[in-house]
Amino acid sequence: SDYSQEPPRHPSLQINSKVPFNAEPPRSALASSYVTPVDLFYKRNHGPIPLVDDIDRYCVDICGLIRTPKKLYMRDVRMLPKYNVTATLQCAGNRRTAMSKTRKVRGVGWDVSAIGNAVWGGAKLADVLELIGIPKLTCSTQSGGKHVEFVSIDKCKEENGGPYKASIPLSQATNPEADVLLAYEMNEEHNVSVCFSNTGKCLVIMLKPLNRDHGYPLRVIVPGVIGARSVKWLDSINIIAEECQGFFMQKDYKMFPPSVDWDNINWSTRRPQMDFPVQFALLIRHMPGALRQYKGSRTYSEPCALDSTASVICSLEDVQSIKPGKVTISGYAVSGGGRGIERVDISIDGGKTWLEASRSQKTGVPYIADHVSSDKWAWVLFEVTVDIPCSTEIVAKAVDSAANVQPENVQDIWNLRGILNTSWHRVQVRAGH
Ligand code: MTE
Ligand code: MO
Repeated sequence: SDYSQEPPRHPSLQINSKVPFNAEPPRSALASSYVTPVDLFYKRNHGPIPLVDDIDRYCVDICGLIRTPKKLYMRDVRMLPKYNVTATLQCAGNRRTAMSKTRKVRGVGWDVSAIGNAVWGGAKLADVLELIGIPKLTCSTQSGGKHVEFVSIDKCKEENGGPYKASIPLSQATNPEADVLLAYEMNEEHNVSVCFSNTGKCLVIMLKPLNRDHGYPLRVIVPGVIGARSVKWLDSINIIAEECQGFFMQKDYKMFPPSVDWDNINWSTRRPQMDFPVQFALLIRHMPGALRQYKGSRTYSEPCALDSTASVICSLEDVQSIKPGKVTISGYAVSGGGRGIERVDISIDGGKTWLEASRSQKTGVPYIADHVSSDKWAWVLFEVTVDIPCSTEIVAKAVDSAANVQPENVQDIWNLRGILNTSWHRVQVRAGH
């Protein structure tokens, strides 16, 4: 396969695999803004990045169990009502590296940053399907039945050189409230120094066409579901009788118990993972607001060194030395399926005692766990300043709106593919001078 036409990438990304390109931002970059800058958003690929250069001729074939197949051009997609949906995308393999420490798992290693939050702009899949005569559905939780399959342009070795593909239930695809999008924009927040507010600054959303890494010109976004179902570089949509039979639905991204290993695995005994469970990770920093230099777009013609202060104060990694005293702990919490975050608990004594941290979504606005005022598909960030007098273990766990709690130990949820590591996030700190 041909990796000679890869797009430029931000130099501070941590590369977990070069070809295909898999990379995540440093921990500290995530906590510094509610909407993750596109350049620093994790990139998860299974093959070379496709190059679509004739946008006028680009179209998505809609076929399968429908009366009349349709070619959907970009102008058709843009003619439909446009929605901006704030949704967190998370790879099922997020935090896989930590799971491998218990017992080795197979797959690309990820730290805690295979996750990002974006404002996705595009048409609702329910509107697209209505164009071809499939009516909208508003209240169904049914998981059987027909599926909508998304087939990509990219080629990958897992499909023996064929395209990446995945599917979701038709009942979800036709439900406008599920907010499944065909997205052509991935928007960013920017601090703009005009405006009315008394600080003289305001946040605006910048419209940006999807870039090549994230699926240009058109991708699927399935909010609340593991990233693997949000197919990039869409080539066709098939209405099919049952779930997609591709590799990533049938032979990957399934959750097995710790007793299953590569010599006794029977893939057909499990269903493809869809919603992601409640997740919470720590991104600790000593000095709030010091990470601005991650924001904004850049040109990469010359390497852009990180500000020297940033590299010192940034994130607390798994084991970190700090000066005893006040430490600002921040991080993200998110749950799948549109379940909000009810509570985040922090412990600075290894889990003996807990304190509740305050949360926010839009910058400066306290987060209240209801579906009216909150972005229900999006993460919440939190920040708390604590006094750490001695070496200890900082622990985080979240509770979602269905009262699901993260599992305490990674050993209990170990699985051979290393997916869904949602165990309590722990960071060892060594206090010293
Ligand atoms: N779509 C295509 N066509 N090819 C891919 O390799 N990777 C999937 C999904 N969609 C993938 C894809 C996986 S596993 C994830 S986690 C997300 O895209 C990552 O999206 P991102 O790179 O925009 O962050
Ligand atoms: Mo993924």
